[in-house]
Amino acid sequence: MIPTITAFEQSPDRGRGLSRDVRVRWAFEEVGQPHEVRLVSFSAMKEPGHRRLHPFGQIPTYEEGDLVLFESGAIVLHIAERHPGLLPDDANARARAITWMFAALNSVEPLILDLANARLLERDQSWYAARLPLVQDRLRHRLGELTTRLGEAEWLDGAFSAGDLMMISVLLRLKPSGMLDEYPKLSAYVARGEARPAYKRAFAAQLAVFTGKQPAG
Ligand SMILES: N[C@@H](CCC(=O)N[C@@H](CS)C(=O)NCC(=O)O)C(=O)O
Repeated sequence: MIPTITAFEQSPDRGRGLSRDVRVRWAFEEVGQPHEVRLVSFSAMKEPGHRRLHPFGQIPTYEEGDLVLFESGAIVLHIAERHPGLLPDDANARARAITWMFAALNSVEPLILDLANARLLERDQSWYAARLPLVQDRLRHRLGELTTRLGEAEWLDGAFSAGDLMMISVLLRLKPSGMLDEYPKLSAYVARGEARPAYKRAFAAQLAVFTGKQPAG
């Protein structure tokens, strides 16, 4: 059965690949799983029909027969567990790869979102200028810790895994801020992810939604 995921009908980031369906598309591409993408409008996402799939009225969702999932992390883990290619066979290495998925979603992405939200939603607040450096410092501290752990390695723990897929997807959200450039090792790590053919296919597919042009190949 071919799974169906949901993605934005209109691309709020103008096709820069920052919405969370991209990490799911990337996982599908890494494991070679054909999939359908159903595009939803902002208003349709808040309707009861979509909320039956996603309680918070968001994308992405995943449907496969009777199974409905939401949360990009849960969806990527589901894909990685059902197909070879994104999780190591060794049980301990597998647990560590899943740990990196959680680290990306719990310990890195919230700090990145906090910065994006501050810039987007809090700019007019009287306390904006005082708060912004605190938000930036917290994020810089975490990125420093991550860069130390990555060191000279290509990927976070041995071979490329769903942990890297999720961490790189999360770090990509930093690009508009320019802050990633302050961490050359993390920038190079993200670039290695973006250079993967599976990522390129996923990126092209989401861009096609915005440009209306079918991806080549
Ligand atoms: N933690 C969720 C976050 C989902 C999320 O925030 N989705 C965004 C798109 S990337 C969305 O649907 N935003 C529209 C809205 O919240 O109304 C996940 O990882 O799937």
